[in-house]
Amino acid sequence: MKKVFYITTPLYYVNDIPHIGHAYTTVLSDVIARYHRAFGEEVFFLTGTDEHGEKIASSARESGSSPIKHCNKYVLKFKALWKKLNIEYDDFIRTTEERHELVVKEILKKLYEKGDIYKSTYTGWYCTPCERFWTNKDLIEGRCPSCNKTVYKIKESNYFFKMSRYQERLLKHIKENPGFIKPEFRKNEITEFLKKPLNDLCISRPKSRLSWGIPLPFDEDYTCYVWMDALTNYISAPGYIYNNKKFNEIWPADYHFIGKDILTTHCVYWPSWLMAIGIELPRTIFAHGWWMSGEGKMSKSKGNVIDPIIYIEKFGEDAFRYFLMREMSLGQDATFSHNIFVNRINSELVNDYGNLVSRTVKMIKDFSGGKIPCEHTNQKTNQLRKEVIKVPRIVKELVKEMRLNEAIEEVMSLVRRTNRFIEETAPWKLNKENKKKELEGVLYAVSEALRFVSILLHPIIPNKSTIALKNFNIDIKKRGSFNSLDWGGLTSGTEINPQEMLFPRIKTHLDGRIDFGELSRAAIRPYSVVKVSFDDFKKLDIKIAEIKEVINIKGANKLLKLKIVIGKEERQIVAGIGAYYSPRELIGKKIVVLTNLEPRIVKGELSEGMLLAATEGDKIVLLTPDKDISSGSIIS
Ligand code: ME8
Repeated sequence: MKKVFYITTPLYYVNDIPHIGHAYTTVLSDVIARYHRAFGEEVFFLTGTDEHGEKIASSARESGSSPIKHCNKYVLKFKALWKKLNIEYDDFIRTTEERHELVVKEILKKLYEKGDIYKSTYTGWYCTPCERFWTNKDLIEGRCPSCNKTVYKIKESNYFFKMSRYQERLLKHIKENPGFIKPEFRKNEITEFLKKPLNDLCISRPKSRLSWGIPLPFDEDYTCYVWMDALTNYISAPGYIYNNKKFNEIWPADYHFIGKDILTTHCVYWPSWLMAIGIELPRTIFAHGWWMSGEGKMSKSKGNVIDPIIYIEKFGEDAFRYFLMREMSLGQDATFSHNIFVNRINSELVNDYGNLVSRTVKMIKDFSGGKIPCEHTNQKTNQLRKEVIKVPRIVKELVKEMRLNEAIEEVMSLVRRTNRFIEETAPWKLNKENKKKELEGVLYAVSEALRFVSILLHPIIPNKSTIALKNFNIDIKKRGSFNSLDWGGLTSGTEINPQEMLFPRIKTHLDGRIDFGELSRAAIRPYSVVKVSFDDFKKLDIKIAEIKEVINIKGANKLLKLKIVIGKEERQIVAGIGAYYSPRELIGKKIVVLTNLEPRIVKGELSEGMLLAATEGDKIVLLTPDKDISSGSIIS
């Protein structure tokens, strides 16, 4: 069985709205996921949110909200941004979800029983924003060496993970697997770090100080350290423990994409934790650089963060995605400035790609009656063909080596080459001189080059490349794979379907300033107002089901386990209707169930679907069919 290609983003803290740094890692992961899907691989792309710990608890306190209400609000802002950025993730995990907590607790229990977790007293300096302890010698001028904030001296009993036990094995693994930490200089940084003695890791917080976390299963007075909780998402989401079949198809991760700020937690804590559990290590942890703005790293505390929404609303998500991917050499820092952004977009997407699309469509309209012309070859078209057909292989190799901006450069240089080809062959002249065959050959070659380029750019600019291909009536969903990149894919004689202009020129003032107009900085809209397309709605599989059996769930009086029948199929769902319906009332009832919801574990019970009910304040009322109808009937 072929392994699923598995990539992850960090789980972002929901203490504030997302900024460009978060957008970058997520777009990068989406682009790599889309490329691998186009290579014909099955992909599992995971993102999500980190919702426990002091950082979140104090943000919630500041906003006068409970931690979970705070998380529920902020998670929507991340999801709304991912929707706006056209991110196609396969799963979104929140660390407050039951499926995740269950796995964290199981692992803690296992490691405690194995003797890898022990209790001891500890004195150290604690940094709240970084959620970690430092020793005296770590501090720089008495402050946190990572974020330069004030640290507090804390003495307390805590639980520790015997991380030192895995130090040698980890060093050996890094040495024997050169691709484990990338880029190379980050690997060297971690290797140096691991040459010094490694302390055991404090993995608990007393509940009296921090109750917002997962309780330790062997001592309820403590909660789990937020980093061990959050890192575990990479195995809890694909199903470790509760869905081992799925987990074995997906794990190990092919790439954990992270920023360089969280290198140690991912390259030291996480692999040691996995070794202790006895699970294979991820294949590659890839740390990219920082987006800088003005003086230094973009960060909330410096007040120099760029709000991605402004750019997306003003210039479209594709221009923004393109800029992020094009501007940063993976591993290095990059600077975000309005001027660099505008110049890039105007020169590469407006002048080069956008122009190639519009002039090709116009020439086919004007010189070929709006139909794809016949292919006639000559030396010039053969030369272009040769240059075009080698690009997919080069792009594939560069993407696999994570040299993404070089892959883009390769495609853009083909765009420029095709524009030059048009200048050199001058179809307008051939038309005037009535050289019909030659004209057709040139237009066919240009159209094919444009088809290649648009498919190759699709993972970066999914929306605009889809529109570009619609000009040729090509459905990217059916013909977007790299396998379809054989010369001659366009059928002569088919009518073209001219679309709107792809990228309007960004107008600047004489001094280069852009007018950002009315766009507000706080423009991230709540998820609830995001419109659902009809195609999205059609994905829901809602059916009539009949309740056969009802079982109370121990320790959760509002929850009922329902055995239901949908047509011929039997299933189990867990529903929070115990306070409103008695088992006797429910048995035999026909209800409405969303059947293709991702299965979840609720209070340790598998729930495969969700019944639909109306709520009003405290009241819950089940939806039932108006007249009798068989179970399994489809609701549309
Ligand atoms: O660290 N440039 O979450 P976080 C580039 N919850 N990328 C940036 C960036 C910048 N200026 N700022 C942030 C956490 N990022 C933990 C992770 S994982 C199990 C737990 C990106 O919300 C980059 O990917 O602080 C960085 O690693 C991540 O956001 C940190 O996000």
